[in-house]
Amino acid sequence: MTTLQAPLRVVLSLGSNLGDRMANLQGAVDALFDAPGLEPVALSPVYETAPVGGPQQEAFLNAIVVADTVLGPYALLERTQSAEEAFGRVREERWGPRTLDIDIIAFGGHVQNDSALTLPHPRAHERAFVLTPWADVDPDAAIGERGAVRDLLAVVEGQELHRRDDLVLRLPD
Ligand code: A4P
Ligand code: MG
Repeated sequence: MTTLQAPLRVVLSLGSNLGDRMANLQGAVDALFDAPGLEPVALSPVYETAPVGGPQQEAFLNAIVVADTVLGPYALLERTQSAEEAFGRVREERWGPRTLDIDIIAFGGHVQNDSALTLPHPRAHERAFVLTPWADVDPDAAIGERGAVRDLLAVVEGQELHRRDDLVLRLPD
């Protein structure tokens, strides 16, 4: 396992539009924090969101997790991918329906682009389902040179989403 010295702040996006969507998101939170190296900072409200891109498909539930980590970027990617696998994610179609998708939106201030990992996430700045819950838990957040999340929100204003206050994610005990 690759570890770094000082913890870095990371932002993860959770999405589900197949099966018991809320159970999938809660399972993701439980699986992510079930091993050392990743400490929770904040869990956002849950939003019901219209699908962006891909084939015609059901609405998603989306949420943001903010955490501190001493894992390196690829070790964190392994953690997120094993959480996805634990929920039997179907990967047949890009941008198609999925039981669980976990994207790394930001990893400290890291900027990189290789075949396994692009940081910050290359499409985060154009997605209300990422920006809205992120602004809820960190109103001063920014995406590198794309700028402040609260400014980017104005650009995605038309995207359909609504906050589901009846659904609340919990940190594992
Ligand atoms: N990868 C590269 N960078 C990253 C990163 N920052 N975080 C690589 C996570 N993974 C990253 O991803 C494909 C590959 O991307 C991984 O093997 C990893 O090495 P995937 O999760 O297997 O496939 P995917 O999710 O179908 O593709 P992708 O490109 O991640 O799609 P997106 O951009 O995540 O879009 N609409 C709503 N309303 N809500 C959603 O949650 N999600 C998507 C997925 C589309 N529309 C949506 C939603
Ligand atoms: Mg993904």
